[in-house]
Amino acid sequence: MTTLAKYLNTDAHDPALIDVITTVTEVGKTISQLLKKGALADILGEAGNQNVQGEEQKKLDVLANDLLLDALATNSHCAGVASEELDDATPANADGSLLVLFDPLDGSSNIDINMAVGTIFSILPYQRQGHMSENSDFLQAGNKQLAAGYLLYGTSTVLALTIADNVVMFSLDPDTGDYVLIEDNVQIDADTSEYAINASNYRHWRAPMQQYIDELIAGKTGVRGRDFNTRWVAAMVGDVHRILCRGGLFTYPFDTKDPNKAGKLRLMYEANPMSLLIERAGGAATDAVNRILEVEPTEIHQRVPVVLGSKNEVNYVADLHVKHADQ
Ligand code: AFP
Repeated sequence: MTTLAKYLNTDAHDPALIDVITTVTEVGKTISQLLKKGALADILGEAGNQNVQGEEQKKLDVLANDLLLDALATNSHCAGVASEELDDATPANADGSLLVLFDPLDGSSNIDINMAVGTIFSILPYQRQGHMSENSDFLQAGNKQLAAGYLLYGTSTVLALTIADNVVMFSLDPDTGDYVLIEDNVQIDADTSEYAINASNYRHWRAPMQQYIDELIAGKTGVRGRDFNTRWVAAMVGDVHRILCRGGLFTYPFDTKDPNKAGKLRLMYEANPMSLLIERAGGAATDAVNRILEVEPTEIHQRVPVVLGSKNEVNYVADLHVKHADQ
């Protein structure tokens, strides 16, 4: 049996990185417990304030955010922490070598209906050791990430992690409190017949995305010549986990629903960490055309269209967008 501690503690991994990942995953155990108590712990419902994107926060978002923030801010390797729920990054230890970004509870609207939610995290190098970190220090492309992962709180709690080019999965053993390795060197098939999209936004998409979904719905009777199946968890962490387990395509594409949002998902808290996991598992991740991991961020809360998953399908979407770039 390989525990997370055993897997991480090798010479191949930077001790600072090991320590920060351990901090995040230990807090994940507490969040997992809080979620299990659910209504019994009287922690469901609105917290009464809004996050930086103007969305209502659930009480558990606030709790998960505070737990992660407190634990990371006191980790000596952590120079700064940025959360999807907070306007600005929090400076931590000036001598730290790492910056940590997280979405404390992705898919939080699932909490009240007892469905899967997750914590997503991304770890970047800190370039100005000895100085207090600022928002601008976090503005690094996703290909600079040293490690990334998520905790999925579903029927069981699962950790997916990428470090040193490998993607691994651990399951939290409720009896021992250990994360136990369940899959090493996770790989995604290049082809798939399963896709995830919130199709209620159809009329707001660009023509190439409408065409793509039309083709999938036409199935055997259309140009694709085979049937496709839809799944939508409404928590990216759940959809990405399914893709790491059995392949698939996930997209939250560009839409014109809200002119201030070029897509719904956040580059630094959702798209970058998930793209690193997916690419390292042999998949692809784009904004429809360009690699997400090469997007140079201009602000910590920016949004980006996302198309990720099985490589051939992601490339098919990109080809359609290139062919119909004028639409
Ligand atoms: P919340 O955390 O606000 O529930 O949003 C989750 C999310 O950012 C992502 O995890 C989902 O894929 C996507 O939004 C779901 O969006 P729709 O509610 O538009 O389907």
